Amino acid sequence: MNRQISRGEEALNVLRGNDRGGYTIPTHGLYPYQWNWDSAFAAMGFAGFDPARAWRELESLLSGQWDDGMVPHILFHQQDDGYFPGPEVWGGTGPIPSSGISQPPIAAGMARRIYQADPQAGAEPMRALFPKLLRWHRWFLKWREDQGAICTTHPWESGRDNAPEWDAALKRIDPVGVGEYQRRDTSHVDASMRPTKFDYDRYIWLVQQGKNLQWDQAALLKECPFRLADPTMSFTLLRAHRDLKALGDELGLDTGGMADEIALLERGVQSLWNAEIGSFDVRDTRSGEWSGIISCAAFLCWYAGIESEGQLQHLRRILGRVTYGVPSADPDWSGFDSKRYWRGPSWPFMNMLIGSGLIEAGHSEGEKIRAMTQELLLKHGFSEYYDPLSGEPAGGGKFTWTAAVWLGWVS
Ligand code: 9YW
Repeated sequence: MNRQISRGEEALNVLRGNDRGGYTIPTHGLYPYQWNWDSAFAAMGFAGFDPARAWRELESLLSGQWDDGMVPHILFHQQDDGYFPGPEVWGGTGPIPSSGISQPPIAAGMARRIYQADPQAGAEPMRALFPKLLRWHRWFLKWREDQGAICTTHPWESGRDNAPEWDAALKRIDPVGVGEYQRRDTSHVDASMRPTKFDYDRYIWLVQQGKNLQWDQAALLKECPFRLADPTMSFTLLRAHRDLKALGDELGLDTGGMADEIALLERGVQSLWNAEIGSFDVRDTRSGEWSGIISCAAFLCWYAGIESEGQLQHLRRILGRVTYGVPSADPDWSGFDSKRYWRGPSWPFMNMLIGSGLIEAGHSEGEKIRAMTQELLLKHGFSEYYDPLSGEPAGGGKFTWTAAVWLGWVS
């Protein structure tokens, strides 16, 4: 019991320590700016003890929205040399220096949680956020849609940097002209747990291509070689659009067209079903190929309100192989690496999205994942991610979204 109380205080301190006044950074040193989906989790974390600050978090995120509706994956509010690539490398064209890609849309779901906790206080901020969130969601539908599924155009856009599903598409890129650059991540954390130089060269090449095309989405749609229909993007947008529509209906706002968009996304996620492996999978829209790998992203289906018996079978198998939540890649995959970022480790925020979806759908595996995550954070505190077999913490420490998961889901 005492351990739990002290973890709660510790979680509050992590959030307070990463608060930069109106926005929250993921962790000091490694990630010194405002990241998009991390910020949505921060809002959830603040909601329990400072709802006004929670709304402020979402408002500051949406204040970086571009004219075309895109909400960037990083907002560079204040220059910090500890992170590469910085604002000058990205050349973002929005109102705040930013990256040129987006990230999975989690904000509407968190807004709904905060609103529901106090509808009276939440009505005004929610009315102001609604049209901005709607424009962002429609930006995905306009520029990232393929057969009703949503694509990622950069490994960083999906939020799962070195996930194995990107390997084949990255291999086809010749990063010619990428030049010399100095990575910063490997000076903060263990290089053996990070994306490789092969990966990073291609990440930077894709950034340079986008910048050269001034982030013109019509040009990128034609030219970007990396365009993968992705379960993370598709399931999170489907969920976010359902949440946003529910909020709009409750507040009497114009939700015209949203029901059709939801129906399109519902059909679209079925285009991600890879019958050969019996799982939702990444579909490369350029080559037509599947990745053939089962990752944690496939288990976001319940979060999006999509039922799948086949996916549940895989989940049961995988949960039987690990101790601490849903690993980012299948432990039975030959390249599984329990310590390398998105190629094996367990991420508490992913556990929460997957687990809460399962709980809503009435599957007991959801509570199991919640209990596993609680045990993990009780034992090892608030790190970026963890070895799913041993529980060993890895990556950055004092991590915002992990602390938020404690406050908003497992405590
Ligand atoms: C990067 C901040 C971000 C997360 C991503 C995660 C990692 C590295 O850290 O990205 O340089 O952007 O993969 O999901 O938002 O926590």
